[in-house]
Amino acid sequence: MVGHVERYLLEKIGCEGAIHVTLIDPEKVTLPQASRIANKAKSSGTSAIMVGGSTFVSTRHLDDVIRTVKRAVKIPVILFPNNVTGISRHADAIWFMSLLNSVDPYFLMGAQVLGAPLVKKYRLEPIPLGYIIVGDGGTAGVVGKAIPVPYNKPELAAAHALAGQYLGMRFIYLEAGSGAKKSVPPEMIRAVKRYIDVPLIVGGGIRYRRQALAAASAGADIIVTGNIVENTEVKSKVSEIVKGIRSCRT
Ligand code: 1GP
Repeated sequence: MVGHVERYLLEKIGCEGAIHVTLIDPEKVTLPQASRIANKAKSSGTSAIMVGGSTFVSTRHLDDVIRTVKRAVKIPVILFPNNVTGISRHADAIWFMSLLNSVDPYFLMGAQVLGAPLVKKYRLEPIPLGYIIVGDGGTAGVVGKAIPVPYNKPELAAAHALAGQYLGMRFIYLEAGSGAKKSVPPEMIRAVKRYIDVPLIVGGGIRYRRQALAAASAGADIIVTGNIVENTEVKSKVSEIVKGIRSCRT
């Protein structure tokens, strides 16, 4: 049941070692900005575009952003929903995710039950993902009612990740929270990577080449950045992160 977007990601990781994915928050962009970000990110070496993560956005704007991004670039567009309202028929795939350290059953299974029929109706490719909030956790931690895993407890993050894998999730995401002051520490990435066999995604607060290099060297397979594309230097910022990831191979 592995679909074409998932296969694409796995092949890219297989060939390149670690890859970069750009997150666009629909709430923070106009349509021309979304198009420009997607274009520049793609030409700087990003492998896919994730759309989502905002707290409040109209579904119409979400649809428009995705259509715009798809017109601009030919790389996969993957939904990264924070709720059922984050599902759009225009994307290629959706991270079908459960927030593994939420105390609210809604974010563990409730939203998924409400969203699954829509995913089917819209023929979106679901990619099962275990989402784990770590460190300060930011808005995602508050909205998702998570108990964030402290940075000095990497073994706890590893246990969450392994439980997610055993439940059938095919990707694990360590999320420090968008704009986090401190990104996921390499020790935590290493500890999780030692436990799991599925690809590991890391995001939140990654702004510089050295952070991307540290994350990739510690075992991250996908590095997600969002905030850095929300200014005018998209191309140079994404290039810097991609260079960091690629320098891990040399
Ligand atoms: C947030 O992990 C992503 O969900 C990306 O974080 O916006 O800090 O890059 P940044």
